[in-house]
Amino acid sequence: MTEKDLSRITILVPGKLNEHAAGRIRKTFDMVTMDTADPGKIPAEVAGKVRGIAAFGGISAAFMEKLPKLEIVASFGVGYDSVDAAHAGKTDVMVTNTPDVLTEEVADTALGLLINTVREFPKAENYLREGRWVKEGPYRLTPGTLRGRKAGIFGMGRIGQAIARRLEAFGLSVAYHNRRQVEGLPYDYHPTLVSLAQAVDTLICVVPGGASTAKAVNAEVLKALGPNGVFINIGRGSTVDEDALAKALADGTIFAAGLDVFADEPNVPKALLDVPNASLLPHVGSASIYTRNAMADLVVDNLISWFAEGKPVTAVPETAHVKPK
Ligand code: A2R
Repeated sequence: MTEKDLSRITILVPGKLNEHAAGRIRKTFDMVTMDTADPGKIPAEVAGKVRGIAAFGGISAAFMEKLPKLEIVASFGVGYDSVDAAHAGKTDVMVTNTPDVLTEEVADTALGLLINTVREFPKAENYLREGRWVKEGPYRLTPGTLRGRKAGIFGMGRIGQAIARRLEAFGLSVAYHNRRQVEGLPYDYHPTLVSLAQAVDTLICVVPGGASTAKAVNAEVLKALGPNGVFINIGRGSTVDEDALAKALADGTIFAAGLDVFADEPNVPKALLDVPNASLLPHVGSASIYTRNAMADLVVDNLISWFAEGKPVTAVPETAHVKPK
């Protein structure tokens, strides 16, 4: 298929999309936009011609159903829990995501958030900026430290392994929990999350969202982590029982938490904002221009490869069997 042929293919971009991705789609395809992926708001003249979607946010089964010629949903991000990939797989629609290109950036963020959480660097910087160093003297010695900590990774996949490599370099021991043990890794495997939490004092969550991990980090897991426990979440907010977490932070069941993700973004529960031992970030795990551009390129490369060569670059497992129509 030539460039000219691609320019006749309509790609729908619902909601906000990275400007580099949108720019390349606009240049290559016939791009149409709408404010949100609301199945009730697709203009009739658009619905019949859309063959691809590029999206940063969720795509429901109902939305896909309104687009009879839909062949591919190119999702921006490695986590695609907000796209109904199971439905897509059943109806022969390809879904792609953006793995690998963000792995090292998210792992960097995990370590930064962990250090911020135990050593209170954001609070120490505020102390300096408020002029308190001059007036009151040195910032307090932090009760928390990375020294002597035992780390447990919930989700030893691509990002989990990149975090593990960093933790090793920092001198921490590493263990993990997945549904299956990963061949060839030198880290202790725990068949349950509670057993992992019992064995470590620093739990880093980097599993995908979705039904199989919903509220997996609950009161029992936090109790097992214990009073010196630090919980870091860089995966999905839905994986945590946020009420139980806020309670565990407030009553000393665990020592501290660092969170980059929340169940109802951008809304952060007041109970988490109120506790002093939570270090909070606005979902910035992969959010550098460098990495977001690489993710954007992979979104567009998936669309081009699908329509020009009949195969995607990075299909999600639920749709790996889907062939072009
Ligand atoms: O369970 P396994 O053996 O499929 O291992 C995967 C693990 N995982 C789980 N572990 C325990 N219980 C579950 N219900 C469960 N579901 C998945 O999470 C695998 O080792 C890991 C995910 O690794 P990757 O597929 O390589 O994903 P990647 O690139 O590391 O990204 C992870 C997540 C994304 O889905 C976003 O939510 C976030 O990080 O950015």
